Amino acid sequence: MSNNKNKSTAKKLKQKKMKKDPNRPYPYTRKVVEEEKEIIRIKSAEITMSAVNRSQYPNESIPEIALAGRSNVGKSSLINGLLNRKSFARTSQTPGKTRTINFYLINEEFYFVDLPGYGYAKVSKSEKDKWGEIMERYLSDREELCSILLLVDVRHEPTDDDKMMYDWIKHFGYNCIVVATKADKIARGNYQKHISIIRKKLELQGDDKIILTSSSKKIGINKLWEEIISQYNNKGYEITTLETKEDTE
Ligand SMILES: Nc1nc2c(ncn2[C@@H]2O[C@H](COP(=O)(O)OP(=O)(O)OP(=O)(O)O)[C@@H](O)[C@H]2O)c(=O)[nH]1
Ligand SMILES: [Mg+2]
Repeated sequence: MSNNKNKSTAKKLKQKKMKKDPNRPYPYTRKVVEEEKEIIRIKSAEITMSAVNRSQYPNESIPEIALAGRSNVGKSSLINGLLNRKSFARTSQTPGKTRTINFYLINEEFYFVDLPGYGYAKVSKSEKDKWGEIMERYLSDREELCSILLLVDVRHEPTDDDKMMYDWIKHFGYNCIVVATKADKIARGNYQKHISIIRKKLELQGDDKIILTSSSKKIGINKLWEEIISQYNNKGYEITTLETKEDTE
């Protein structure tokens, strides 16, 4: 008898939750639903250039989104995660050694730009200066650049370098989406606490977004794709997604 009662209470609770928002999946199925929703089909991905100087940047007016962040934060891994490929973008054996700007052309429609990482302790002063020059050259007046993803490790408070990078992005007038990486390393219950720490250190404004991801466990990847596509759309670039394809079929 009491067992039945429990069952019916659970059923009522479930119905109550469903009633609130019929489109919202019951909590136990939320993760599965997110992972099932494919947003874009990757038909082609190629590295077109490892650039240092402006003359080496692509110049066909194809839009791009760049990934910035500390060395080892997971920029190249995130590109691989977004493309669903294991080792397309080179992940570092030696942190801090990527000293070029890598342009990856996706579906012949847009670029992902893998920027050199910063903050690696064993880098000499002259190498740091070189990093600054490469970055400044790229960030000043890059018309194709629609938005920058600033990656921070979800486990740690952002460093002063991260804060400087965020301010730099804003100073140059670009949109910034903060991506908290390696979410598989913390418990789901702690997500909010870590996000608040990041928000506070970077001094994000209310409408600045933080997206939590894990490249290895495929957390937040589709959500990030949605954001990337809306960044391109906001700048007036159409990107072929599975949804836009259906519309034209
Ligand atoms: N657990 C976990 N490890 C990750 C994740 N993403 C990246 N890593 C690991 O973090 C290390 C650095 O990743 P990279 O993608 O090479 O980092 P990066 O930011 O490109 O580094 P630089 O090229 O030196 O600037 C690698 O050992 C990855 O396997 C993740 O989502 N979860
Ligand atoms: Mg890298």
